[in-house]
Amino acid sequence: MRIDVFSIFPDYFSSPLDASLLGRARADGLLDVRVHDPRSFTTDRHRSVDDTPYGGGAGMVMAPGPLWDVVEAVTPLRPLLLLAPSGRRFDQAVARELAALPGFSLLCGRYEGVDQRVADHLCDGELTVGDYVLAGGEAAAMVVIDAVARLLPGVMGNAASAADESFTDGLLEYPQYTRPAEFRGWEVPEVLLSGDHARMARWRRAQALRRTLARRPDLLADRPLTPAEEDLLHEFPDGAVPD
Ligand code: JCQ
Repeated sequence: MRIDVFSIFPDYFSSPLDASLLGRARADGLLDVRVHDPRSFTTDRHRSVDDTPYGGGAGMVMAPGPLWDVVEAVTPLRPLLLLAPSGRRFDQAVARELAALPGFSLLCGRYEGVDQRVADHLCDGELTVGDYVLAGGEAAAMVVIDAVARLLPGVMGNAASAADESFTDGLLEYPQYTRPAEFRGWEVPEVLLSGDHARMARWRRAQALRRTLARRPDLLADRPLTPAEEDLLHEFPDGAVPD
């Protein structure tokens, strides 16, 4: 997969792209991330990428010229998506859509935003990672790259671990424990030490359901619990979920 990123802070991406899962995916040739700096396409003495807003007001707006020039020089894979609070909400379903493509591209805005003509005529859409305002789109772009890359074939060591996790089946993940079996007086749930693998699987499913009902009922709002799920909650009634 190829991802072209447009940002006036290209260095921002170096460490996260080199580290851990993404670093290995790139070294293995599974992921090709190219970061491009619009400032390289400025011609004025101050290498300006922004300007004052028409109509007045505080702050600066990213000018269309350098953004257009860098995008036309690169001819990035489409869609080219602008990271902005006004965008479509990025979630696991969008991550799956993007992971199915040969590539896509991300444009990081800064300052008070980008000239609207960039959103309207250069980009193919807008994405937001949540209802908050960032200083720039770079952190949001890293979120998108991380969530998409781990879905690519061969990127996760164990393909099952990607498929198993939260949101794939619309539920939060069940709680995990490792040794020791007792830590500072807190014990690992007895069922996980029982060796009864069918019961462990049912307990995990019940925990995932209880957690989702308690913490993220919105994830279950448009699908009622199945009879089998109702049965699970009765089989494991001691299911209070801690905060
Ligand atoms: C991205 N969720 C929040 C801030 C304007 C392109 O215009 C702007 C971009 C930003 C940076 O992105 C975000 C964001 N997803 O704030 C203001």
